[in-house]
Amino acid sequence: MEDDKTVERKIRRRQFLSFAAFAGLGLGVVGTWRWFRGLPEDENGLPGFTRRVLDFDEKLNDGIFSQSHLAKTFPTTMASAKPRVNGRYGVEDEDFDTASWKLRVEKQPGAEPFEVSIDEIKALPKTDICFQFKCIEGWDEIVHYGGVRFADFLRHFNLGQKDGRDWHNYIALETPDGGYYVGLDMKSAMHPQSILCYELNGRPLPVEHGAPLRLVIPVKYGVKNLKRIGLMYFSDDKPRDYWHERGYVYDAAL
Ligand SMILES: Nc1nc2c(c(=O)[nH]1)N[C@H]1C(S)=C(S)[C@@H](COP(=O)(O)O)O[C@H]1N2
Ligand SMILES: [Mo]
Repeated sequence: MEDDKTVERKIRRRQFLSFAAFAGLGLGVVGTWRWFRGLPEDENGLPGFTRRVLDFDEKLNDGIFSQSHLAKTFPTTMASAKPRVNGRYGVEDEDFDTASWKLRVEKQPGAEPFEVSIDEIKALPKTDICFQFKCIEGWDEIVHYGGVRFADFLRHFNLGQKDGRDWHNYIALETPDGGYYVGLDMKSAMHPQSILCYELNGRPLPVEHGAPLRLVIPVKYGVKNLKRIGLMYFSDDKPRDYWHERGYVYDAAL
C-alpha cells in the first residue's frame, strides 16, 4: 500500500510532466514557424520548406508511379471534334515551315544533334490514344491523338541510355525556337501511353496543336505536352522546364 505522500508526489510529477509536454509543444510550434519563416527562398521565390515538400511529393510520386498504371481511355466517338487551343509559347510563328522541319536529337549530352525526318517517324508502328486531357488551369476534354510510342521511337534510334545499360534520368524537349521547353523523367516518357504525335482525330495534326510533331503524355498535365518539338536531348539532371521556372511542381504528374 502506498502512503498518501507518495501518491501526492506521483500526482505532482504527472502534472508537471503534462505541463512540460504542453509547453514543449507550444515552443515547438512557435519554433517551427520561426524556422519556416527564416528559411531561404528557392529560385522561384518559394520558401525552401515548400520546395522541399514539393520535392518530397515528387519522390513519393516516383516511388508509386508504375508503367502498368494506365490513364483511362475512351471510345474515339467521345473525342472533341475541335479541341481547345491553349499555350502559344514557341509556336507563335504561324508561317512556320512544317515541310522542311526535322527533329534534332542530341544522342548524348553535349553531342552534335542528328536529324530525324517526319517520314522516318511515320514509318514506325502507329498507335492511337483517346483520353481525358487536363490543363492545370482547370479545364479538361477528351481528345484523340495518334503517333508513335515514345518508347518505340527511343528503342528504334537506340536513344536514352548512357552505355547500353543505364538510362539517363531525364529527356528534354524544346520548340525549334527554344521558346517553350519541358523536362520529363525517363519513366514517364517510356510509359506505354506517351506518344510522339502527328495526328489528331485521324487527320494530320493541325499547326495550332503542334504540327508536325508534338508530345502527348496522358500521365502528365497539359503543360508537359509540348507542341512543335524541335530538339530532344538527354540528361541526368533536371533539364530546364518553362513552367517549373515559374513556380510549378516539376513533375506535373496526374
Ligand atoms: N510549344 C508549346 N507547347 C505547349 C504549350 C505552350 O505554351 N507552347 N502549352 C501547354 C499547355 S499549358 C497546354 S494545356 C497544352 C494545350 O494543348 P492544345 O493547345 O493542343 O490543346 O499545350 C501545352 N504545350
Ligand atoms: Mo495547360
